[in-house]
Amino acid sequence: MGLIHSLTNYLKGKKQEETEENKENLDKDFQDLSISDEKFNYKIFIEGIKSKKYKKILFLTGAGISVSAGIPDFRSPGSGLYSKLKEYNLPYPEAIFELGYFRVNPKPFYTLSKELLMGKNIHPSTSHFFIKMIYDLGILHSVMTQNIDGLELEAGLPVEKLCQAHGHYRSCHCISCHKKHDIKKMMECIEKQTIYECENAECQGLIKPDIVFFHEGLPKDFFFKSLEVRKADLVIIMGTSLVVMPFAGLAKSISKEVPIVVINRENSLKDKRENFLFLGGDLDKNVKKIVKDLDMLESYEKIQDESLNKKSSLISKQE
Ligand code: CNA
Repeated sequence: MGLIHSLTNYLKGKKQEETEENKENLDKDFQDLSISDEKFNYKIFIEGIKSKKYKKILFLTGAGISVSAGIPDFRSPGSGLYSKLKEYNLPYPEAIFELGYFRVNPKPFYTLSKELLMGKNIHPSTSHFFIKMIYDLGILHSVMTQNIDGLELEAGLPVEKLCQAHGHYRSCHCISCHKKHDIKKMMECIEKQTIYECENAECQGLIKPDIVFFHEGLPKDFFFKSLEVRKADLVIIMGTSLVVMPFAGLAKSISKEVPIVVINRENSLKDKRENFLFLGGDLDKNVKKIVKDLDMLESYEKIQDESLNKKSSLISKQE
């Protein structure tokens, strides 16, 4: 009995040793595997761009991405456009984008337009170059912006990738007879600060760039491209307070499975959702960190140099 008992214990011990050894070997085998039980986080975001797991990245952007480009946003206290419009002698800040006021006094809009389009110190920001970098990687779905400055194009993005929900300065029309007018002439008038009037002598309406004023409808292109939002596999929201409708509604139409990254001073996406990452604080700093973590500082700087050289050659051609 004693002998059988000792033999059984010996065999049990032997089996346990073998099992431990087996486990250790298996652990060594599994060393190169990694498990993440979080659905989405910064590391997944960076790796997903690096490996081109995301192939249709959509940007939703606002005035915040152009602040470091030299254009104030609307609402930042102290530095925002609305708090800086005193020098324009407006009855109230929003009047600058109201058709009724423009009919009576188009001058403030002309002054603002000149500053926006021809200001010497205005150039694309870190965010604009980042967007171009994503485009160059071949993984950009599109950019939908509330901005009217068109700095994405100056950073080198092709126009078909950009939807400007609140209009742009690439075309213009008469606010009375709605006839399309010459945009080059519009630009000359903005530069010289002379008012462009309708070329139809009987009309004499005022010509306005196709910027959407308050109570005007949004461009058809916006509604068409809004349907495309659902095709994105990653959404990056930058520099917007997401309060202006219908643009703010775009964020709500993104499916729960699609990850959203908000890069903004404050979290402007109020909805609670999985697959969500908020990068708070300064926009330029956050974007620069992303570029660095992607190991793409060199490509980024090349894009920046190309755009800045192009701009300076444009300026020297005009002068
Ligand atoms: P907004 O309401 O002014 O919000 C801007 C957002 O950007 C805010 O949430 C800020 O906290 C954030 N922000 C600003 N600077 C930084 C920074 N350095 N780092 C991080 N976050 C920052 O602007 P929205 O675009 O949301 O509002 C829509 C308006 C603004 C649209 O009608 C635009 O046409 C209009 N707008 C456009 C321009 C332009 O074309 N550049 C300029 C001013 C206003």
